[in-house]
Amino acid sequence: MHRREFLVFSSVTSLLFVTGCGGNSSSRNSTNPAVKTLALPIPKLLKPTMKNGIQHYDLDIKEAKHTFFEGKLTDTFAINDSSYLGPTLLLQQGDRVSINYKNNLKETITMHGHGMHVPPTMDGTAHQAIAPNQAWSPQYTVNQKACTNWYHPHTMEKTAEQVYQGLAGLIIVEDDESKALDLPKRYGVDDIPLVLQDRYFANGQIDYSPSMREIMHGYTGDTFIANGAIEPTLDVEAKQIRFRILNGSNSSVYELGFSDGRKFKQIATDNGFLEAPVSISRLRLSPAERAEIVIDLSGDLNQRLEFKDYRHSKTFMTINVSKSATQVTTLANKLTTLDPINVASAVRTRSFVFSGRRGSFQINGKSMDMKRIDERVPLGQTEIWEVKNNMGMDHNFHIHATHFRLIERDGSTSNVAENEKGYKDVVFVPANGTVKLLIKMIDYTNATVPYMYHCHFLEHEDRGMMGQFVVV
Ligand SMILES: [Cu+2]
Repeated sequence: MHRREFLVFSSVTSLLFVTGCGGNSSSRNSTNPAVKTLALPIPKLLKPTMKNGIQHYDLDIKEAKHTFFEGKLTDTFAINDSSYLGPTLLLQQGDRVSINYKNNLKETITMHGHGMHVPPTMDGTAHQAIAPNQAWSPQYTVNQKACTNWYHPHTMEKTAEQVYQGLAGLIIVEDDESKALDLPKRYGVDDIPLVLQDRYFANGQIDYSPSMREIMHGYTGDTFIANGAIEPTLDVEAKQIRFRILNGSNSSVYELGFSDGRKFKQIATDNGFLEAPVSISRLRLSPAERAEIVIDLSGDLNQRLEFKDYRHSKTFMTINVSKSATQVTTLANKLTTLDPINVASAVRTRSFVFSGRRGSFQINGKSMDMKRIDERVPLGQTEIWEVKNNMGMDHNFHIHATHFRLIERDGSTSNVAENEKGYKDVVFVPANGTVKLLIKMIDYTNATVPYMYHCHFLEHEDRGMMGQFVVV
């Protein structure tokens, strides 16, 4: 039934384009083969090889062919033996790791560990480019608490297209605290990784062809995919189910929820657990943000519900509660203790103002320049970073190196939602909105190799909405 709805929606979109009413100025052709009906794919957990006390994770980045549609192979970029996205890395706090990226593509890439607290030389920005047939192996000790992170290209002016082609994967960090909590922890059974994206396809091929308007507003898609499948089905046990959700789309903001409108608990933000679960019925996620949620399906045996994006009225997947519980988990009222927010300890405020016109974007009036260091941030000093979006369109703001706390929206602490009070590394900054962040650099000084801050709407990042800072 959902397939038919999807096809009808696609043809309506085409019709709107043909008649010129859709506001879509590209020459996109939305005619595609029938959708392949699939179970939600679960990315494999990548097994490391141990050498001299270091866990080596080998990631081969290559061209691939993936099945989104019946009888059609779609050209993609992928990692190892997957044909879209890559395997999940499961790391423990304190692990010594080497992530070995081999670039088998015909173009230069970089691979950034988004959310990982690592030295700038290991960060995988445009300063650590990997040419075709070359490898790059960042090594570090996992230096942070449990969270759900991800890896993706950060290539100068090419990030958007490379991610759209399929390059991304999850990095799960666990620690003693996360392991001690009575949470769903069976990967792919009741602890479900979920990479949400939207894509345009033309004749069954991924169509990355943004118009000027789509560069300005960000490139989206009319087809919603979860872990690389179009509207898949997930069979689960009738129990608490944990989802580790990544908005892996280029520029779409989602308002996620379940078709029966039920409440669920958010337990973690980008960089770790919330102090206590927060009960919500809608979860807003902008590009690159992560959230872990727990939904209680213990009374729903033989029921089906849809996991949806209410912002675009689209279904990501159908959940089929088809199995009896083989384990019971009980969500605690207290998950962790966060550092207290002490705004008075801030020694300075930095200001970041967004602007843009005609397909180029700036922060503080400047487009990204790899040769320019925009900010020098002293180690160990608490700062306020104020981000102002004076534009009539949405953006967000991502800072590398460490996490931050959101302390104000639009001039008031009371505008900060309960589920945004954890450690974050991406914050949504809607049209004409302002946010204040509390941040402190705690490791890894390097006077010459910078980290980045940027809008994570990838079309904006690629066209200049990014700056560089060093920790000194
Ligand atoms: Cu933006």
